[in-house]
Amino acid sequence: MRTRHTLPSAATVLRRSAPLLVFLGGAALLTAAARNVQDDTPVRAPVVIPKPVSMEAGAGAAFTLGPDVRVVVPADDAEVERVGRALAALLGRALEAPPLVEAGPASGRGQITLELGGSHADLGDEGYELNVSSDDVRVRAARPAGIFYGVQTLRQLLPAAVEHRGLRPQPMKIPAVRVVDSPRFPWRGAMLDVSRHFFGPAEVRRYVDLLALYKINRLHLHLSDDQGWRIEIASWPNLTTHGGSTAVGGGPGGFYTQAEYRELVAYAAERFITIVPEIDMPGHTNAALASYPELNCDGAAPPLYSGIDVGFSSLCVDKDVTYRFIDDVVGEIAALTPGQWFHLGGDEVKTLTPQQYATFVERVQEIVRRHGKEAIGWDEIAASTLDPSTIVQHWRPEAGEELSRARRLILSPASRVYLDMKYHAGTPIGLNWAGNVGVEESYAWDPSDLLEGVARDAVLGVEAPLWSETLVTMDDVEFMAFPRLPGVAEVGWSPEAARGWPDYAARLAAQAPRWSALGINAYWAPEIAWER
Ligand code: NGO
Repeated sequence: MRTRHTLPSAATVLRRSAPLLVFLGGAALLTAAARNVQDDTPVRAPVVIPKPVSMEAGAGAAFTLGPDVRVVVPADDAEVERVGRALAALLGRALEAPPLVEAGPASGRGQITLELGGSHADLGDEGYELNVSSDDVRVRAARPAGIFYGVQTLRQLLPAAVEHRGLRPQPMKIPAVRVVDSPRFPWRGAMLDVSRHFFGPAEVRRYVDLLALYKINRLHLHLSDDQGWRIEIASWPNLTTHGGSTAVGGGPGGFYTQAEYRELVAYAAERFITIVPEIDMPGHTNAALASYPELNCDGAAPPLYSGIDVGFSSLCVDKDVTYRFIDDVVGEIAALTPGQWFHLGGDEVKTLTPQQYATFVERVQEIVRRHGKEAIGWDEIAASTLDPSTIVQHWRPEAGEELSRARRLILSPASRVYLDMKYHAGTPIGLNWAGNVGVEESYAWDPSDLLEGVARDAVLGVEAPLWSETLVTMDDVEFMAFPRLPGVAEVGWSPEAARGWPDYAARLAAQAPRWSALGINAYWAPEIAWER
């Protein structure tokens, strides 16, 4: 087991970043302190990631969280009530006891009101309006998802100490603001490879919590690969009992039972994150091939694999049993997954002819559709004949013209958003086949400009994959995801015209106390003037 990575002390970071600090002197937003009339507790100016579409000063200086604060929710919406309860639990860390959550119309001063409906349908399903004044706090949205995102913004306006049980700086204040906000793209995803190394349900829940803070709304789980099959399939039990029994480096592996997977899906859904399951095929299938000899063209099961080479394995595309197998697997997973997508993989197949590959993809695409899901595949599938509903996930730097035919695309360019790439040559974990990916590289790009010839409305959004060949622990996962993941979240949410690196770098720096309070094992990149 590896231990936590040693990080430079805050003082070292600040020393190294002196020129940047001078440059950020203009970032008055980080230092401006409004003074509340009632007491001298400083109120920090609002700093939010992803940057909202519009954020202006609200009435008064700040809302003070007093002991009588209540969270008011609509009487008849279980989802919003749940969001209200989660907010109350968060605020409870700053108060003597969690605020009461009450149903009913807003009635008076000192309340936090979550309101559905009104004139905000134009902000779409995920948009919201947040008003904080010295009198009260209101989040309004057409749909519960919008309420949830408004509450995430509110959460970032609270002092970071609220994230840490047991720290109770009194009184807590929220700066007065008016935010009107909605996302640029519907797809703001992250992917976690639980196959090369297995991350258990509690670890995935932790990742879900961190994603939710930055308004990510998809978690794609890479559930199978050469090194391990990670989800129980009742009709093919060896997949997990044998195929799930190891990992890169020969560790013990692991898998989710169907009940655990269902719970994960529900946990993510409560945070407005849709789980997108991936079973990678026809390549990256050694774990399945090792579990069932009949899936191999020669009828002989290979040994389990715990190295990190790619491209050597393939299902036997000419055998009928292969499609019965796929039908069973897709059917069971589709039944466990309320989300509308199923990811069929399709990457890096080096043992089939182009024709064999295309025929396979077209056939599996139909199986997925028959089970009521829309298919997603890595960008190699663009060379096949695709149904208009099928989504192509761009990843290869060299992927070219064939992508211009794709009608629906998710962008995961490896040289920008592969969170498993090293930050710089000295990063102790990670790969570098797509180059080193610094914090600025992962942020400073525009999805609309990335691919020539692709229609703008074909781009559904962005997704940040985290492959786990070199990641063993959750500390490793957090080290690679933070600080790059919030930047990808902002690429997916905020209007292009509102984004810029110096402004973002200053807002990123202000996340440090929150990450420390949350215990995130971030890489404290020296080019950022982290606040302490
Ligand atoms: C590639 C490959 C994965 C690796 C990853 C490592 C895709 C789509 N297939 O991305 O198997 O784990 O690179 O960065």
